[in-house]
Amino acid sequence: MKLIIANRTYSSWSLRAWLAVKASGHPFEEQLVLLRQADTRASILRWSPSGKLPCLIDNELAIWDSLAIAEYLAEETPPLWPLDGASRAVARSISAEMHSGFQALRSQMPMNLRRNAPLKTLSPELVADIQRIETLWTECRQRFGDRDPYLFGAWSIADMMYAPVCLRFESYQVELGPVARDYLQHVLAHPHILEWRAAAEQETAVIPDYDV
Ligand SMILES: N[C@@H](CCC(=O)N[C@@H](CS)C(=O)NCC(=O)O)C(=O)O
Repeated sequence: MKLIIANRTYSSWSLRAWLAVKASGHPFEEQLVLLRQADTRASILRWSPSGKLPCLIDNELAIWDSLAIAEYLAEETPPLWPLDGASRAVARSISAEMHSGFQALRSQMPMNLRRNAPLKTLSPELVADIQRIETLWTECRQRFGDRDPYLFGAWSIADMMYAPVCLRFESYQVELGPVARDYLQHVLAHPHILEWRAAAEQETAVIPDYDV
């Protein structure tokens, strides 16, 4: 398998798919396409028909879009979704909510692993997104969390979908209640997150749009 990703510093969608491939245990090759270069679009289109990354290549098959990649990998073992049906349904709901929503968070608080400063002001829409995420994490931990520290106990696609949000909340120094803060700290300590960040530190490209 080969996973085509964009800049590790900035590409939250690439991180989500990369976490799913790592959790699947499949050996894979990574190929990086830098965003905002003269040949970025052509380079992405060599692999991904949507013109967006990430894209997973499995032999002749291309699977694009982070959630589709996670679902493709979840069809095999080890399980990437919670085993219990009700937990799995809620895990899918919150993953879909992340994938299709939180526009203010995405546009006003882009992932930038080099950042370490709060925003000067938070719009009401951004505050609402942050509050919704905090509620969702707290409820999942309280309803479904077990001995393991993630949203549904064991590390799952739901955590992978929210991992870039944990990184944003850390970078932008967002204040959270104790349950959400504890969850975030466990995600940031996950070995796959540490590995991604270490690779991101080697990158030098700067994209001003992500430097809000
Ligand atoms: N819904 C897609 C979103 C993918 C996306 O927006 N990817 C960005 C990078 S994070 C991209 O490829 N942008 C192309 C460009 O900026 O040229 C997914 O979940 O994978």
